[in-house]
Amino acid sequence: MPKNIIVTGGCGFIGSNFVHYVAKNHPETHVTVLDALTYAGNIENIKGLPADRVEFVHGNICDAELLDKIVPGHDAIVHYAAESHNDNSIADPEPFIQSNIVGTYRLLEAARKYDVRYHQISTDEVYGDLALDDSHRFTPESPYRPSSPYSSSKASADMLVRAWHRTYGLKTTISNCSNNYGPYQHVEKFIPRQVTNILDGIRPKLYGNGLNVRDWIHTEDHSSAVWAILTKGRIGETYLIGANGERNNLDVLHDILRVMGQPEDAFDWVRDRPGHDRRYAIDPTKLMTELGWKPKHTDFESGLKQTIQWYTDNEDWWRPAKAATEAKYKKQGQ
Ligand code: NAD
Ligand code: TDX
Repeated sequence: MPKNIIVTGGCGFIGSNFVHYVAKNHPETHVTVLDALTYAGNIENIKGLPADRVEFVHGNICDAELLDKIVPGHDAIVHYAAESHNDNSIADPEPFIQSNIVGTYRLLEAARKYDVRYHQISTDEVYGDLALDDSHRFTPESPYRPSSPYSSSKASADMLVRAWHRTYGLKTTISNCSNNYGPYQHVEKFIPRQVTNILDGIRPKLYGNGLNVRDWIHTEDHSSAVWAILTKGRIGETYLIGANGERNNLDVLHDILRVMGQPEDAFDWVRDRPGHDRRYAIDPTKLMTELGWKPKHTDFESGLKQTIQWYTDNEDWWRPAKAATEAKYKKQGQ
């Protein structure tokens, strides 16, 4: 059991859900959250957690001197911090290169220097996309074929992790997860954007023809899978995390509209995302059979309802980011 872990990006959406998960389920583990609090980071996400078990360090993963100060004494790094939004990466790739590639490199070097176990949080997007009628899903053997500046920066980071394992013997694992939903997700992302639009009296916006498929997983299931890999995964291996949640965007939007009491057609079609990946689909067999992991949230509609309720109850949390996010989308014609 790791006693003392660093969670980078622990004030973002998935990282903060993981910190909550560890604080609740593994009280023997101390968490140091390292986060730069970019536009996507929010200290409120980890508010109220026990101060003797969750410590916050404000800083950048690219800062090697800071890493020299905080990494020694920890037994694992779980690396969530990243620029995470595809549309932003298309508008301006630079921060993606810095945080996702250079940041991963700095962390790997610190892990090597202080002999610390390292887990890389990655995405199914490194595998590119599938045709809608393809009977295959992504497996750990699928070739890397990223499409966007975001996914290619994540793919580059994964390659560095593999090289640091093979060349230096660093104790690494990688997980590639599908699309997460749940509380604390930034309002730029698909589900929170549409829910908060409806709460604000703005019509939801659907890209292209709405038939792109994403493989949805509740963020708590992502956390339990990462914990399983961190504690029981085989060193040097890659595990794919998914919960059989394939759905197209139009269906998800229809679900949201129905739950929120809106007519089925109360949304706008907007400009498609350039290079928009058609479909993601994860085969989680390795994770399930090797590590005995199972998702808890298998009913998407009920998870979605809880998520909608969370945004309805937590306007104070999302309100500060809403206007600027929509202004950015408006400029992009989306
Ligand atoms: P997010 O944008 O909500 O949060 C990212 C966090 O990282 C923020 O708190 C931000 O302040 C921090 N951060 C960014 N750059 C940093 C830097 N240079 N130094 C320190 N902190 C920095 O992202 P998310 O959606 O929670 O994604 C977290 C991780 O999970 C990412 O690595 C992403 O690629 C991966 N992932 C996300 C999904 C998804 O559906 N959102 C799916 C699979 C994998
Ligand atoms: O307003 C919108 N309308 C719309 O139709 C937005 C914001 C998105 N979309 C579409 C684009 C995608 O097909 O919805 C789908 C989901 O979009 P995002 O929430 O931007 O997610 P995606 O691009 O699929 O990437 C997400 O999952 C994989 C995360 O943001 C990544 O960090 C993760 O790696």
